[in-house]
Amino acid sequence: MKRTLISELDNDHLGKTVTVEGWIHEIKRLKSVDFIMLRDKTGIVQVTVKKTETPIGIDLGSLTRESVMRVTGEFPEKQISKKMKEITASKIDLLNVAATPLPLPVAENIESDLETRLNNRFLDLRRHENYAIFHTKSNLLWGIRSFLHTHGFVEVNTPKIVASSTEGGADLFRVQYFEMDAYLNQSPQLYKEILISSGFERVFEVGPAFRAEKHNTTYHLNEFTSIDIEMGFSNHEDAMAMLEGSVKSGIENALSHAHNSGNYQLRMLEVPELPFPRVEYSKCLSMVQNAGGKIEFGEDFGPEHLRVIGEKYPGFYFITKWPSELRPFYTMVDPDDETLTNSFDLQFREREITSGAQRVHDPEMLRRRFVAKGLNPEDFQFYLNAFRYGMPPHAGWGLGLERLAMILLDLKNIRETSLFPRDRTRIVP
Ligand code: AMO
Repeated sequence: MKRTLISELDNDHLGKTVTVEGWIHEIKRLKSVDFIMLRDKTGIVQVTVKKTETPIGIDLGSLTRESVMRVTGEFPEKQISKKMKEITASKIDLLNVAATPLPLPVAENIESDLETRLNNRFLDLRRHENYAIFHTKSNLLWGIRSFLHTHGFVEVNTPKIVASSTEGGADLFRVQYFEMDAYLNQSPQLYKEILISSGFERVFEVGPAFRAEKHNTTYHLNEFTSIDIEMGFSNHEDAMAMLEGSVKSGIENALSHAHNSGNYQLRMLEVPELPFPRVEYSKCLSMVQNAGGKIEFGEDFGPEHLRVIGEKYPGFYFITKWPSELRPFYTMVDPDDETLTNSFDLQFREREITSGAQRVHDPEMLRRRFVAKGLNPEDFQFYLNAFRYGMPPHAGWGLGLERLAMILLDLKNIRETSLFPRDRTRIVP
């Protein structure tokens, strides 16, 4: 038995016997004929069951929505419906019966609230528009991966159970690791830098990052997918070029594989033009101050400030040269102005998608940066060691995949882009 996907039913199959498998989307019972709308991940087909011919030996009256079945039948030369492909059933195997009532509608166009949807995520994900989100996210990531591969990056996997913080002490999830205290990693930052000293020169990682941030917003998750790169013999300008190239390649790939199999409209950004504008922090600061914002040099932009900047830059843009006090210990100071750093964020309108920078590569400077940030260099000995025996200048970035997917698909809540989101109150399912 060869299964045909619904999207594969084309002119070559006309007049032939085919086998399709899927879930019962809807059942319509008429006098002399029954119609079953059968759904697989690629589409919906109308299965016609003629009552007189009783081809199947099962009681259609007992069929429930979302039950799983295999249908064998003819894909007739004459397709009557303009809207939907049709099959005339000669054999139906009921593979599994779905219980009733369904905790969440799949077929109807009823808007359920996000909480109910997430509680019943296995069913929610059966909706084609949700499959399309994850199909798009996969192609976005694939486009980024292939760009990095063609630019000499090797994909690595670094530990997620770690002994110390990378991005700041407060936002760590503590775990009991036998008789020791350990943490879930916030970012592969320290490990990707160590790999530069190990001579890998260009690495990237796609993996989970854990942040014990208490806020519950539409753009924060407590576990998100971080795409990280690190490149040796490079500075922040090189890293920015690699970032805009990656974003463009990801979007191009997502668009060229757009999944439009349901009766919904997938809205996506257009492929952006390069280079993205580079705007210095100090210029953004003036913009916000001129618009009446109360903010001083050295302070981070709040959501209302980023909205002001985003109005001037409605697409992707970099904010560069951030003040030293706002960036982590590993960030390289601007050699022309010690108050600034060779750092950047990639923004889309008011939303941050990526942080990156050239890094400190001199071990003595790194030690001073630890102290200046109130950290004890002894706690980072494993990291500092990698700097003592030949660390090249290097730069990199970390990109939040769910945030980029959210922007690409114009979704209002980041949870839509996570299969099983982890937020302040949710760890199930
Ligand atoms: P940063 O902490 O800015 O930098 O994180 C990088 C990117 O990760 C995404 N992100 C998040 N996405 C969803 N929910 C969250 N709670 C969340 N927190 C962060 C954002 C953000 O821009 N080590 C540095 C990167 C580097 O310099 O290489 C870092 O982790 O899109």
